[in-house]
Amino acid sequence: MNIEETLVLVKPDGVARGLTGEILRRVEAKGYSLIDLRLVQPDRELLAAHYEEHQGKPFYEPLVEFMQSGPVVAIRLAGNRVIEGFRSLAGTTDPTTAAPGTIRGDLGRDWGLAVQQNLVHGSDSPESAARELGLWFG
Ligand code: RTP
Ligand code: MG
Repeated sequence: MNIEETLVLVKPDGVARGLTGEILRRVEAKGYSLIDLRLVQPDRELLAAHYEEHQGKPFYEPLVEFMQSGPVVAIRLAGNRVIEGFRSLAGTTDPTTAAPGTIRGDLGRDWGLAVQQNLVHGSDSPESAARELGLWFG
């Protein structure tokens, strides 16, 4: 067993569309454990730290603006290999081509704003998870 923790975010589009419950349902049905959960209105400073690796990319500014457009649900999620497992549940970044059966593939689509609005975030490595959980949960 390799019990890990990861940071999951329901992004502003997921919260605004009323999909928080459906996303939590999928995560719980998979058997992962909710350790902590909070509704956050992230400020620019938090998002700059969270998206540090993307600073300078063309999508960075619009992404940070979008992430401030409404509340976000931050979830501390635990389980065996949950970092990789949640990213598999989420599907690939672009919701237009994400596989059916995934959160992004079933519930997301291209709303004309590139691929920002893809409903969820999941940490991509143990190092990212530790760093991001520190940022969102202190
Ligand atoms: P996430 O970090 O949110 O779990 O998503 P990810 O690993 O699949 O995507 P990543 O490459 O880390 O990008 C972070 C978020 O930036 C937005 N994005 N827009 N070309 C674009 O317009 C573009 N590329 C990425 C998405 O919201 C993506 O989730
Ligand atoms: Mg990422």
